[in-house]
Amino acid sequence: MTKLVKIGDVNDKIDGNEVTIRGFLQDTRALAKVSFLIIRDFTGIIQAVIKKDNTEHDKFKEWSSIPRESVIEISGTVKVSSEAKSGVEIITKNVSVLSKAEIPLPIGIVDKVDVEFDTRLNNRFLDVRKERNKDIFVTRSYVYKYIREFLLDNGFIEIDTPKLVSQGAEGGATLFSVDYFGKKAYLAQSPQLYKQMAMAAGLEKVFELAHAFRAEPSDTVRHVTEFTSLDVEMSYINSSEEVMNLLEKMTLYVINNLRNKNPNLCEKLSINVDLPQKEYPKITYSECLKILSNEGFNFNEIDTEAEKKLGDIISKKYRSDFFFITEFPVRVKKGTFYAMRLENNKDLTGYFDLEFRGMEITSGGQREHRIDKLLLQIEEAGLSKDSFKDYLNSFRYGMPSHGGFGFGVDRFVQQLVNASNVREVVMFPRDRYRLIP
Ligand code: AMO
Repeated sequence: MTKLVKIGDVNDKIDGNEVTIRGFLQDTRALAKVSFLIIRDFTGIIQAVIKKDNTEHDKFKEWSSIPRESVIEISGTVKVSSEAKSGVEIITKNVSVLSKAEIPLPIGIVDKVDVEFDTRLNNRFLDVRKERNKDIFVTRSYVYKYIREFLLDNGFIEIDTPKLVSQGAEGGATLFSVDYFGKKAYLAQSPQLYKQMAMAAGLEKVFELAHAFRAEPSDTVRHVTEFTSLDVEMSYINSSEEVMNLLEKMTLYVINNLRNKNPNLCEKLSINVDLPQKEYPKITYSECLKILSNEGFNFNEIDTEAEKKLGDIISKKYRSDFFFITEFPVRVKKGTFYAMRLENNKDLTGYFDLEFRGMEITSGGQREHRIDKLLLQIEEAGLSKDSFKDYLNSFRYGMPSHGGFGFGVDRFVQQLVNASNVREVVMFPRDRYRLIP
């Protein structure tokens, strides 16, 4: 066999070389005397030419009629060609079908026909063969890389916490229960309690990139029941401001690295984020309601619709796709018993959300690390301190001040690539109606 190469590595520098490539047969254009096979692998697309005069009659027919999307191997000679899209083509000597695709395909890969989203998700392995979808998952992977790079370079360590847990952390309504050897257990909604316990363990700066589970009954374009949460927690902070600053730096790092190191990907996916000249705007919850009211929108609370409107207003005013909503009232962050309240106003927490184009992508803030106050807050939230025994114990033997955030990776990528539905950026999404594939 000649040298096996990736399609992305076939270029004019190896003009005249004998090569072998493997990939999916994207399309075939069969003419009387010549056939063009378009082959695609992860790194690129190339055209292979089969000339009738140079090929046995049966083989010419056979190779020209291989079903689309079959996995094939082609050997031949690289030839510079001004007619080929990539500037080079392969003059075919041999074609082998490694895995034949059945006909018809449940969905097309390059056809411009609109397919229902459900049909696409039912055939996701084919759907992800489409260039845009592949690019989205490549982008996701870079987002992980840059997040990890930023946090590790800033002294954070990556930890793992259990996903099978005995109690919830974000309110009972969205807990999935699991039969755990005859006892009731739950799928973790958030590593909240564990990342705080990591502060009691003296780890000081931690993060976790893992799945979180929420039995979200609502069928929205921004909720899935299994999502990827980046959780960060850090010790010895004096305010929620410090957490916001870290989050701002992290998102800037990710976006700037994508821009500088992956310009092709950004261009293909139209990743174009407006970043402010200075820092991300920080607007208190009550100011947000006032801003909305001044524009003629009367909301009592900031819901999804209010967020979208705010996103538009802020982006016009500050030329920024990001902004923080700060000082969440206790009544709004009801389930968040662990949030520290403001010294000068006990009805407010230092909690914030980070909004990206009018969608909440992060919540966080400084935690209450003083056990007496924490116990009161648990009681006020109507929760039983007995079910938080181990968590509470970790506050009894020296607990540094601390805070952190939970960053929804799926929503971040959704907004980055302007996907209308978060499921677009989750390879095998889970929601109320979908447990397959
Ligand atoms: P919260 O519940 O706000 O906070 O979640 C944090 C972020 O996670 C993402 N998210 C989701 N994404 C997709 N589908 C869902 N069903 C879903 N639910 C949440 C959002 C959200 O902003 N423990 C706190 C964080 C902390 O204070 O550190 C928490 O979980 O982007």
